[in-house]
Amino acid sequence: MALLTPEDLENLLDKLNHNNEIIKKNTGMDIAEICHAIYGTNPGNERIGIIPITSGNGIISNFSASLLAITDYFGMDGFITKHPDITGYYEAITGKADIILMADDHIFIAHNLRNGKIATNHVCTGVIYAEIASRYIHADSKEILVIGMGKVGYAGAEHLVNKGFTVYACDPDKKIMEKAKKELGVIPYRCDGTRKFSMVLEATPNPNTISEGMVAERCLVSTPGIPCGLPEEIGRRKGVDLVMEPLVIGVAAMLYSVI
Ligand code: NAD
Ligand code: 2YH
Repeated sequence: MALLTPEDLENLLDKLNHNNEIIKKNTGMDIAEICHAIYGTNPGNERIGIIPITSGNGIISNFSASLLAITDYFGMDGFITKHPDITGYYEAITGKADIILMADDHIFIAHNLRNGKIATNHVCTGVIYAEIASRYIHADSKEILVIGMGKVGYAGAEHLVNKGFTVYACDPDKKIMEKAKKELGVIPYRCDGTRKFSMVLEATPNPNTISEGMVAERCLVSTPGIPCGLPEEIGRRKGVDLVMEPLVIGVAAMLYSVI
């Protein structure tokens, strides 16, 4: 699994503001409004305990500080525990955290200790990037393309199917595609350029996954994938609007989903 790097987390709030502008221009809503539309919640006075975790590849510098900045941005009362791991957990509980945020190399969770709700970053990221793509105000149909049906893309595709969209999907992993056809009813997409989409959710860890034949002129590409799958020249030539941000949008969805 790809780990975030400290470089990914540089200038996070600039990236957030830039993406928020693109999201507003293309959906008429900002990130907080989209989170509210999905989960029906609004931040109150929740206290968020952020626990650094040392297992596996260890602490990512800036990760906890970035989470704190995110809680701050969405009007929540966050704090980072002084100690990591179990000692940090104890500190968060005795420090009266309502919600715990913590990640190891495999999973990143938000757990609301008051109402028992728990969320994972991969599901919430898939759902919110799918929701953003699906709200494209210039969309020419209810057809949407999902590129990459792993943990993030699958959750996004499921959300879109539940919203009544016709979901085309591609992934080189045949087993995943079989499951997605059977369980979600997605339509396998062959990248032959015969069908172009005005809404695209890209969720792969690879660059250049989007080819010219997949995208309509002036489409919206919504991608949490790191690195970005949209080649710059295709984006320019086709006038693509691109939503792509390494952490904040997914974390916002996690927090709203457990409030
Ligand atoms: P995953 O490994 O579970 O799934 C990735 C899928 O992409 C795999 O099924 C793979 O077969 C498929 N794939 C690879 N190349 C492809 C191609 N050319 N065309 C179609 N499919 C292709 O990974 P994941 O957990 O779903 O994460 C996906 C990406 O999202 C990663 O880059 C991850 O780092 C990133 N991510 C970003 C955020 C964020 O907030 N921006 C949050 C979570 C994950
Ligand atoms: O980046 C990650 C993993 N890819 C899991 C995220 C799931 N999308 N984890 C962050 C690890 C943070 C580290 N343990 C810390 O600083 O606490």
